[in-house]
Amino acid sequence: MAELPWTYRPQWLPLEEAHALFELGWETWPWQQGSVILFGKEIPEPRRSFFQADPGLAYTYAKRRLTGQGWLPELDDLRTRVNQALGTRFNSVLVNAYRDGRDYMGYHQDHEPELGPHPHVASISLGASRDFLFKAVSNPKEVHRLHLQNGSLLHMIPPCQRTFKHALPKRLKCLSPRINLTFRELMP
Ligand SMILES: O=C(O)CCC(=O)C(=O)O
Repeated sequence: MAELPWTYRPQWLPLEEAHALFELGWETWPWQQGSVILFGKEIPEPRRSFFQADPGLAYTYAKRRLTGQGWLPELDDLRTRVNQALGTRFNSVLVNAYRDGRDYMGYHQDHEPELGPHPHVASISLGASRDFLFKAVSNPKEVHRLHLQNGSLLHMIPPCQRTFKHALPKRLKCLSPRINLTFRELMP
């Protein structure tokens, strides 16, 4: 079997730092409630989110155009450390907050044109552990499950976004909140 196109580091951030970042983020980051139009009705997304990037960059995601306005210092610092660890050039982050296991993200691929043909995506998790699923595009029966834990770093390596979809499914038994940060390189 071919090597799977991701690596997972369960305790990449020291636990104390992960905990402190979660608390800071939950209380002070500029969360927004997005919405989607479904059958003509506006429905709130099952999570809150916000986006940061270098000024001048833009990302069209879930039919929304997000523009870079600069960085909070703690997120800029994290981006630098992720880039040093992975040898990447991430210049944007999408941050999601899940209130509990009712919040989720459905199967999708991060393959918008502004990510270029071979996108790397890095994902840091804070707070509650949650299942994360990969489903092969060529064979929907091939599903891989990771359990993303507090302080972990998942690196999705090309061609991951072409060959697999990924999702954070509902988990009604999970009663605690979680934050996830996904770093991407946007082409100017
Ligand atoms: O919260 C997660 O772990 C998933 C986030 C994700 O898939 C994305 O931002 O594209």
